[in-house]
Amino acid sequence: MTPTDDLTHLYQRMLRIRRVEERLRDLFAAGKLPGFLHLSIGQEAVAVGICDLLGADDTLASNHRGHGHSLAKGMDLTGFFAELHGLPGGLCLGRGGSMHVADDRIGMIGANGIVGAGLSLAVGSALAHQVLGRQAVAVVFFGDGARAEGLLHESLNLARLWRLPVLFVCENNGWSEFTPGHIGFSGSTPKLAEAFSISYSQADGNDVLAVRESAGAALQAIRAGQGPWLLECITHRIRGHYEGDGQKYRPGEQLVAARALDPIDRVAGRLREAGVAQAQLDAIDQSVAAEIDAALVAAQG
Ligand SMILES: Cc1ncc(C[n+]2csc(CCOP(=O)(O)OP(=O)(O)O)c2C)c(N)n1
Ligand SMILES: [Mg+2]
Repeated sequence: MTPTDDLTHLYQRMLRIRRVEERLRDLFAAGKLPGFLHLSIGQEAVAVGICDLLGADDTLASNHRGHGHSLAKGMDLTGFFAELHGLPGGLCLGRGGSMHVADDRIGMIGANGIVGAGLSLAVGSALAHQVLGRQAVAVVFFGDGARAEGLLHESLNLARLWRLPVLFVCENNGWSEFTPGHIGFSGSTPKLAEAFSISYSQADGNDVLAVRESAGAALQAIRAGQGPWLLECITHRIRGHYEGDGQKYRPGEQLVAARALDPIDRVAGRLREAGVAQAQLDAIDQSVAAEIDAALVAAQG
């Protein structure tokens, strides 16, 4: 694959997540989706940069903001949409919804409404990989807010003690609901890793290539048997904590700055610099829209 083909592939995967979530945003605003909706718009580079390196046997646990993680791991779009509509044709028979969607067949062991809970599930999955002699890795995506949860501390401890094959991915978007990170957590992510003797690295979470490069080094070490790794990706949440959140607590200039760092615009810019025509980028967008239209029709039955 040429570097341009590779970047185009990453662009398509990120754009697909963005367009799916924009469609969910509109459906939710129209009252067509039950429950709560937490969008990962602005954070797509983390999901895609990491999941691009995972195989079918690798497992993944997520949190309440898990649409991007699920789709990047290969979740079926029709079953996903049906699940979010609460329909019987959904991947979890419509009983899980956005915050509890899962699909064991692709190693996606669950989104989760309990902050920090995905870490312990990933540790359990990693233990299964180890005990059964599988070469697989368990990955968990969690937010910066989970750093203050007891479950996280227990999970890091056990993972290190038993040298489990687990990649802990902290998506640090600076906010835990309506509370800035520095108010909710008195430590720091590198010191957290250090406290448990876990390897740590940090990546620009708005740069898909940087995320993939850092994750590649971490996964190589984990697969070589070195035990867990904590990768912190610095990113931005462009939408509110949940759909309907007016973000009145958030300085307007911070939101403007976050939008300027949009990870998808960044890749589009790189592709244009590499000589890819706008028409080709538009064609990708159109094919993503067609796929979403078809999946929605099939899901809504
Ligand atoms: C154990 C627990 N405590 C509190 C909550 C309420 N809650 C839901 S999301 C959230 C913030 C999570 O922030 P973060 O982990 O940084 O993820 P982000 O929303 O920023 O992606 C909180 C406190 C919860 N769901 N579970
Ligand atoms: Mg956060």
